[in-house]
Amino acid sequence: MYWIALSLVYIMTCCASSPGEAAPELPSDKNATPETVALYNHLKQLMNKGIMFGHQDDLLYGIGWKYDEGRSDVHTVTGDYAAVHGYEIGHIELGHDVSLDSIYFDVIRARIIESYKRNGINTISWHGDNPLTGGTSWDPSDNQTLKSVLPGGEKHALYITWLDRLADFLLSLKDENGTFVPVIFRPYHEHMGSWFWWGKDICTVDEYKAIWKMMVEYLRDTRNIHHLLYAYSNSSVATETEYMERYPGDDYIDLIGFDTYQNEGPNGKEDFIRTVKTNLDIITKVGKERNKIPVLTECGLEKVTDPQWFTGTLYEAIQSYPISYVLVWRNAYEKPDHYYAPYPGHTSSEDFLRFKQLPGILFEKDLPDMYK
Ligand code: BMA
Repeated sequence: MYWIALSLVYIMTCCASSPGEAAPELPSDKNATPETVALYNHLKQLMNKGIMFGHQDDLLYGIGWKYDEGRSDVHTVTGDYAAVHGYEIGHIELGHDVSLDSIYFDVIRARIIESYKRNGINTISWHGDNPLTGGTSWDPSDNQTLKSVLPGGEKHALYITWLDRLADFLLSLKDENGTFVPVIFRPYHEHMGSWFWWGKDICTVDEYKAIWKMMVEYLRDTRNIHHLLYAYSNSSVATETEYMERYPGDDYIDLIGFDTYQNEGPNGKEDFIRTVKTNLDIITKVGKERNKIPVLTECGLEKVTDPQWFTGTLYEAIQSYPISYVLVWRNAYEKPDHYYAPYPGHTSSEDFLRFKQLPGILFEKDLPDMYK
């Protein structure tokens, strides 16, 4: 009933961008391109219709394959693509040809453009290296790291060269008419944990807010990039105060989300559902108050060891919440036990097909024209 009622609301209110209707709402970037504004408005309106399904690195590789054009484990299992496609661009900052997951940036670019042309939604995460120690994203060993990239810091100039390489990549995301492909950009994520160099114990509240502002202002105002929506994507927390502790401000953020995974173990399912609900309560409340789009930016159960996980756990956790999308993590081609979506023959495939048919779950074919 919940989703049927919401679908009626959607039919009655969509689409604000049609001629003769109220002007569309603008995201945090008041100079966002028309396609980005359209995406932003559709994301908001679609929350009345359902929750989009997303998958990380879906079009790049899967179980037993890499780079095959048009291929996707989600598509092979269901006959439709995920609505949301996540991409990871760690090492773009180093000027490398391949990402930290050994994927050519040229292929990442091509797939982002391809899914845009097919009406899919793209989101990019960035596990950039540690600029002070030279270690990876996962090197939280030096609590001066974040401070060192801020203006006046010893790595500030270096970090600007990193932001320039990031900007160059983002500016290369355009179709054959030169139209920029809108992207939901999700850097500095899971920051209330302390496993990344931008994590809670490695920097102060003000430093974390400052890197966000510096990054947004550099991309938007200095590099003139206007095809991004920005996602604040926390780790899971217990309270709204914790969730908002490091929020950089409404002028820098369009989507608010969190990442959480189900652990193995006897209470894994119950703990996951409880954590998801606690954090969805927080982000749907904050989203409403601040006019931001709530999303479950990363989640999953590694190897999908529960054959009913999609209908029995994920749907159970999210179905009563008005959120834009839920994204499960990648089906690694190079780590046999590291996958979060089914592939043909996997024990969760049938359940995943049932999940796709559930009321309020949206895949790519369910979407309106997202960029108009
Ligand atoms: C992590 C794992 C890593 C990967 C990283 C960035 O959660 O999947 O293997 O390198 O994401 O994609």
